[in-house]
Amino acid sequence: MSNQSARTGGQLLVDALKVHGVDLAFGVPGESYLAVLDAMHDVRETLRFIICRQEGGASYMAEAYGKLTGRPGICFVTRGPGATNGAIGVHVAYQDSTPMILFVGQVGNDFVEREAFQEIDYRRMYGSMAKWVAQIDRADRVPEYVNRAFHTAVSGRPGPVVLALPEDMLTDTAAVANTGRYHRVAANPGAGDMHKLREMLGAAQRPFVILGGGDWNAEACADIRAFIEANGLPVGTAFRRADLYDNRLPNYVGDVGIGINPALAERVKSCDLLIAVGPRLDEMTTGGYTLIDVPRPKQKFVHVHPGAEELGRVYEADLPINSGMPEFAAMARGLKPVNSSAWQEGTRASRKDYEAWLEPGPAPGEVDFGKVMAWLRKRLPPETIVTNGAGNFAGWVHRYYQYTGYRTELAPIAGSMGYGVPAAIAAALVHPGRPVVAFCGDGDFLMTGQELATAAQFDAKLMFIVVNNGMYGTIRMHQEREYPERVSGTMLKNPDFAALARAYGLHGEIVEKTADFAAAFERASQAKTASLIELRMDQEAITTRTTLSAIRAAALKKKN
Ligand SMILES: Cc1ncc(C[n+]2csc(CCOP(=O)(O)OP(=O)(O)O)c2C)c(N)n1
Ligand SMILES: [Mg+2]
Repeated sequence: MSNQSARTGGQLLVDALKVHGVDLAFGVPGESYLAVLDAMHDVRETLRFIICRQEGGASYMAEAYGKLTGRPGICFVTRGPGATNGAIGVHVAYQDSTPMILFVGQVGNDFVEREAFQEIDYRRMYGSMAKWVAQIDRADRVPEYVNRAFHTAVSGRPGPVVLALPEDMLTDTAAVANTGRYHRVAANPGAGDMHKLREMLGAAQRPFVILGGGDWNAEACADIRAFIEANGLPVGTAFRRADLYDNRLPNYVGDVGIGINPALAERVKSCDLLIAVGPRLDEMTTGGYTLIDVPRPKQKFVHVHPGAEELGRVYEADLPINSGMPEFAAMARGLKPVNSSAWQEGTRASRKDYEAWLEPGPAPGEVDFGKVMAWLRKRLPPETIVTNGAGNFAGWVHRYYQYTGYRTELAPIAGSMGYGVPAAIAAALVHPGRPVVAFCGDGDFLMTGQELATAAQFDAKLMFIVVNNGMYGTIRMHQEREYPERVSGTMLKNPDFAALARAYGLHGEIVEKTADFAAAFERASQAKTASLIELRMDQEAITTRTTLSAIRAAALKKKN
């Protein structure tokens, strides 16, 4: 058999990636894995290797690829320095339940444990942020390890895998066969589980559904929608998972995340049956574990999760269901609907609360970001992919944008700054035909802003919107709340972001008044390259609900 002639570890690895259907990989090169780079040369027409400017950008892109496609995002980084820079995307993949595989260069087995150049023990380093960390010490076992890495990344609760590649292994040769292509392994809900779920729903007066977590796909979202609609249920989405349900549909009642609509928080608290499909019910989705009591929710509680270990970890459910999301959603679609007359009116009222929450109120300063978002909500085509990193600016995006369905949102549950830029570049490369808009804070943007060079190099067409308030606003907000009038370590002196974009060969615009945004957006959309719009914000506009001075005044009052 031709695939059993001798191949180097590097060739075996790249051939394994091809077996598993990899078409795009991200990374920063290193001399530690030259044999892989060389093997990639042979497949460059069918496996594009996107070279980034920092491993943080590369690992974020791989994570975003995993989030977007459901297939493991692939990232290559070199030893110590590459591995440490690249860790951020692994952490996001873990918290966000995203399939991803990070390949890391490693010193040869001839030098191992001498603290050789850039040597790190990756098992210890990544131990608590990956589903599995291993080192492939023998070339003949490359297909087996890579196959297991793919299986592990996508099965149960999806997540990241790290594989270290000793340099001598990559140049050794072995005559060994390829494996077959990986399969995702998932649990199915039992017939008894579904029967009990229907019974509990039938007995409820005020049920509420929260969708979240990983392991979804478009079909699962369509199935869950059918279940929601057939039973007239109100549905909210977990922190940064608003795209699991088309926000424009009448059963959608809002984002159960940071800065939650108080009316929505009340509905979650006062429901008598909570059905959580997919989310872990993390700190951000539960308002710091205040919306839902730990460990025993006041409500009757159904928890559906793809990872068995997650059920009962924080919350005791009346009905825990260990199931993949597509498997559960398909069964839920098939359930005979219950009589929903008890909560139909509540669902409508909840939707009205949500619609009212979509309307921006008065805002300080010349640029009203709420009005900009409301305009974009109408202007952006429904297939647009919207990304963001972390910072208070994201609050406007989550509140005023309407995500239209599965994977129109790429945003870190892990709250990791710098995510928006690389995630958007990955999205533009995966879906060159779809509009992509990255929302970034000024602090957030510059954590990975160097990847504008990657956007330019690979001709990614997308738009960056930088919300510039000259500070690490989130931290300033907490500071004014806890230590009013003592600004410390939160102010920023920024570059001219539009000029910076132009330096990378992209189109740049600065907007200083709300009324100028529309024209700037249309010019930016017409650009042949990626584009950047900088919004010059007033520092007073600290959240969608309050101003910086109101926060300071309240804190001072409390202190005195
Ligand atoms: C990688 C990383 N570093 C630090 C933080 C802590 N942090 C959270 S928000 C924030 C400030 C964000 O500033 P900016 O992007 O300007 O957005 P703003 O809050 O001003 O809208 C910081 C430093 C983080 N979440 N992630
Ligand atoms: Mg800022």
